[in-house]
Amino acid sequence: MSHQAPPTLGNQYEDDRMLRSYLSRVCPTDVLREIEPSLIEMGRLAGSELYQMQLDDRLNEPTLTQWDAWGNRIDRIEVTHLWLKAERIAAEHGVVATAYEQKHGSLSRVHQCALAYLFTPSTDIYSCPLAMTDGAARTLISSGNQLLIDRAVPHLITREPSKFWTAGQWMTELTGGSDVGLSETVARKDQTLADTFYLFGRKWFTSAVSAQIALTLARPEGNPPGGRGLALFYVETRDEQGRLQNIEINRLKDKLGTRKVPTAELTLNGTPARLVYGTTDGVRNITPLLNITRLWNGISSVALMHRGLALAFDYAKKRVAFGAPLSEKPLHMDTLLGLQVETEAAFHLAFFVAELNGKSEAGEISENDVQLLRVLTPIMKLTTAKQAVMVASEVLESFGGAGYIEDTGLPGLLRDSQVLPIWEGTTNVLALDTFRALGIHTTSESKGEKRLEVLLWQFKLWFESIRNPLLIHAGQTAMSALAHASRWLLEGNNLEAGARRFAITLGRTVELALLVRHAQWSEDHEADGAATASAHRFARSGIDMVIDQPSA
Ligand code: MFK
Repeated sequence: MSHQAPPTLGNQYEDDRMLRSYLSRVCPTDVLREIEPSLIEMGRLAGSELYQMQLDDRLNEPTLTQWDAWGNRIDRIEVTHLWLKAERIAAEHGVVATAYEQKHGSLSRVHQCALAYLFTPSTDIYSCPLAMTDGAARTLISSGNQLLIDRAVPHLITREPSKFWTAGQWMTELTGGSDVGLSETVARKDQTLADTFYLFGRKWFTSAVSAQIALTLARPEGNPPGGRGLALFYVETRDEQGRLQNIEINRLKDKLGTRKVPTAELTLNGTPARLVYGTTDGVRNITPLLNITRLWNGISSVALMHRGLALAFDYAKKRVAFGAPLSEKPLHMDTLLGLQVETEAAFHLAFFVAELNGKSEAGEISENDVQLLRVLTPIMKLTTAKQAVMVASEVLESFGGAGYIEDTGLPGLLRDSQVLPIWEGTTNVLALDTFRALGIHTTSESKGEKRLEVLLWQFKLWFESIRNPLLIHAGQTAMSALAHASRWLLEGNNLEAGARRFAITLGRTVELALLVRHAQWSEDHEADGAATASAHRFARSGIDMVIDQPSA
């Protein structure tokens, strides 16, 4: 009887042509030499012991124990073995810290995202608490609240596991997850201590509830309704004896995927909290956190896509059907290459947004790049998340029946990918945020305004050095999709209904432009035509989704 050999993984950094080629372009040689050992080590861990542990840990899930044997409410969460190991590795390898240590200026963020990209697919979405930890550190630093910065930030960005804290982001309430301004949690001021409040309310979807701190929103008594009436608060979840601070964990959520993430429903019963920054404008003040977790979402999307393909390409060499390995079947390989092209496109967009964040954090960002960062963050998040779900679904299919069987570990890829378009702003909410970032109002007043000049200018710059005719042609496809999106805006018909098609068009257009730029570089510096083939194919894979509406 013959058995099918399972897919296996090698060093996830060394085997990743896309990541290595990209880093060779953006990093000066001395920087690449300095950061590579950390990436090789993370690539080794991700392809060997962490991956094996993930397969072995498949059936374990976090547990909530609400009561002890003697009737005391304890609300103890126990996370899985892999999560405990992932926390230690994340701290030691600086999966958050690298961005803050600033050893390589603006490229520190790129280095950190590369570590996160390698770490994520083998650690059962431990990227979720890390994303919020990173976002909380960035938000506290931007707030200028020195007391909270001194108290929490050193713990959030340490490499010492025993001192490492993670952060939660408690936003969603029973009133919903997108319209955060509806939040009902009330903040009652302490009569004697400045900036100290007690929170009362229910948080309905609090990811990674095992965190030491959380940033959350609540309405100080007497404040008006809406997002402006909310304030941003800092909470320490436990007191010095390790007891939850007037927080009850009602239950863990029974989710489709991300099953290892202990997402909970909480009741805040007078939880002590400190104001982070002002007593109003909580929604605006929490957006630095959202923009960092949206970056992590994009990096996680490309990480999961890449993992699925690493397994699928390896399997194609091992699986023999109809007389030959699948890797020798043109149709099978064409299918996988199509997914590879989507992954490369998404990769370049996510890492470009990482570069912009890095420039901002290092204080080296131009005015143009500030605008690009604001506009491309929602576009990148929504575009890459949709690509991740599509790629994960196709990866499962590429394994035939095995892709549908739980103990291969493959179905989890699809389930975990499905959260990516949902949390951190759904596709539609982010399409509308794209409008907000571009200053577009869905009323007719915005007709005639030119909002896409920031992208047009950037494309022209990228395309200046393109010489390969295939790439010139692909660049023209990007330009023409951008021009169409711009015309559609000028016409201004039914803008809100078309917001998703518009945002996805911009996402795919920018992905194509980035692929074109990278491909020319790769030809010139690596004598490699693979990226050109990807750009050529991506240009023919549906870039322009805008549909013109007849005038009303
Ligand atoms: C694997 C990695 C993933 C990480 C996992 C993390 C797990 C955590 C799971 C979750 O917590 S999921 C829940 C996440 N929730 C969201 O992402 C909320 C989605 N909804 C939105 O993003 C809405 O667009 C928003 C709540 C912001 C709309 O609220 P409002 O009250 O209608 O906002 P408004 O009045 O338009 O904006 C308030 C201010 O914020 C404005 O500035 P001004 O006050 O100066 O006018 C906006 O320009 C500004 N703003 C809004 N979004 C912004 C922003 N500024 C910068 N960046 C943004 N993204």
